[in-house]
Amino acid sequence: MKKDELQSSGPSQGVSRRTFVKGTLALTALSAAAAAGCAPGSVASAGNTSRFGKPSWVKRVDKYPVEIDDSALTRYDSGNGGFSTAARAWGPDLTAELSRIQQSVTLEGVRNNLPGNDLKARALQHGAACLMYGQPGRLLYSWSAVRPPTDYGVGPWQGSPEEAAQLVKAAALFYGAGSVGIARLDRRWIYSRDGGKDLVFEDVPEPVIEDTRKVIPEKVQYQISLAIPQSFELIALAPTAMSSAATGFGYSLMAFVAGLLAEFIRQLGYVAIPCGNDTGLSVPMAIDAGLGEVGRTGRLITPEWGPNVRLAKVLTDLPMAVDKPIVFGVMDFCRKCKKCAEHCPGDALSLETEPSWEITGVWNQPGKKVWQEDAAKCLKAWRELGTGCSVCVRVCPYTKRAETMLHDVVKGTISTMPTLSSFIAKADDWFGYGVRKDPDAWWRRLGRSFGRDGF
Ligand code: B12
Ligand code: SF4
Ligand code: SF4
Repeated sequence: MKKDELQSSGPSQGVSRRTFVKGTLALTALSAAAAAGCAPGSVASAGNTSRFGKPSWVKRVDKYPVEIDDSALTRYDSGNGGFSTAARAWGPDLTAELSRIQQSVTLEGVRNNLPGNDLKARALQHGAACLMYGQPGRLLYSWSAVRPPTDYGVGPWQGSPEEAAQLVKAAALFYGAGSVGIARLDRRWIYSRDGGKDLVFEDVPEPVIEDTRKVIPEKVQYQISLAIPQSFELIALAPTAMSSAATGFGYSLMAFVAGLLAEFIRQLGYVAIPCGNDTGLSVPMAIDAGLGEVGRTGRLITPEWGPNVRLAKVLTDLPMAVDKPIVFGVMDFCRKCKKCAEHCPGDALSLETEPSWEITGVWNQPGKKVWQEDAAKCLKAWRELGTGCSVCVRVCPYTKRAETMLHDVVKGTISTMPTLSSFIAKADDWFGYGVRKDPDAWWRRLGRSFGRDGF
């Protein structure tokens, strides 16, 4: 496994004096460039990134911002995804060896008190994720009403699609989403099979899960995509059990937010299907709903938190005004940056400058021009590390706290002046961003609440 070079044993090692000077010079140049090159008010006013709106350097577009070949693209069987198929690529011997390594790395961390992988870190990780497991997860992701809607004798809620979108967005943000977007449901992103069952659309009044099939009503024509920001400080500790606590907490919040939002819609008198990782492909759905752009990792990059979000979605028949996809220069920046691929401990990400139609294995769905990921290599690194990794999220220059003026200037500059992309990617290193921090320092600072320090 490749060594993670951007590591530091303590926070102070992140920025040396020399790199600080270089970074400051870079910053001065950037600020000047931003001031000179951007329309008045555009970048400067972008500091107040709202959970309702997007900064002005984000453009809404009519056309889907990724090339798709419909002759090659069919609905994807989630059983072909890396979690089910990587072991086939590894073969039985390597699979057994990787399980052994994973277990011994985990035990070594706990028994030897290794920072970030000790007992308290594992406890934080498993506590964070517990809502997605077992009965709580099943309840929250239920396809039918948790509390039967009251019959007030007035029928379902009535209003315009714009009013419906406003209600849904207000509720989603109230329940804990960082950002929310709405799109017509594109069935190309709905799995053909999921959890060993066929996923079919039929003219039925309610969604139903049967022994061999999951049936979605034909009238379900909308999807609400939800971005759940993850702890910035914990992701900075990747790859450890503590960065896995950030993802675990994100998974618990996904179930919480999607489950509550679906129940809200049902209580209005409509059908709602809350989905976590199941049912459909969260990334292209979130692109449809205008939450962000796809990056080199094949993951969504949001203007607010970069890739440091989890994604959930709710399918519904409630007619709502829809959002458009957005662009803010991500694919162009990724062509130059490549930090995720360079630092990926599993060499799982493409280093090619251009995205490609060519898939790397059965774990890729053909028919889209993206940087294709090698899921077997990614999962192999997870086994060897004994954690869910997240190095590619940690090092991404877009992974920054939301609503900070400086970072918005930089993101605005990327969006409006792509010629500075290579320089900005380097400046990110000079400032010491993406460097792995000291896990034990995390416990010494109190005052964070609800896992949302980067929010
Ligand atoms: C299986 C899975 C994995 C597996 C295997 C992936 C695979 N290809 O088989 C592995 C272990 C590799 C993995 C790793 C990670 N994953 Co993952 N993964 C998933 C999951 C559950 C299913 C995706 C799937 O079916 N892939 C199989 C086929 C479709 O893959 P593919 O053709 O290569 O397509 C990928 C992308 O190109 C994109 N995509 C799919 N269709 C289309 C179409 C278009 C037009 C475009 C532009 C993109 C796009 O999504 C796919 C993601 O695997 C999704 C949840 C979901 N339902 O979407 C989360 C998900 C995509 N993963 C996520 C994350 C964050 C990660 C990790 C960073 C781990 C972590 N610490 O959280 C790493 C990153 C790896 C990387 N490449 O950078 C997040 C992404 C959030 C975001 N910001 O976009 C998701 C949405 C989970 C979540 N709840 O938030 N993942
Ligand atoms: S999560 Fe996977 S793709 Fe991302 S850095 Fe780790 S091994 Fe590489
Ligand atoms: S690290 Fe760089 S190349 Fe990778 S997704 Fe982020 S911006 Fe794109």
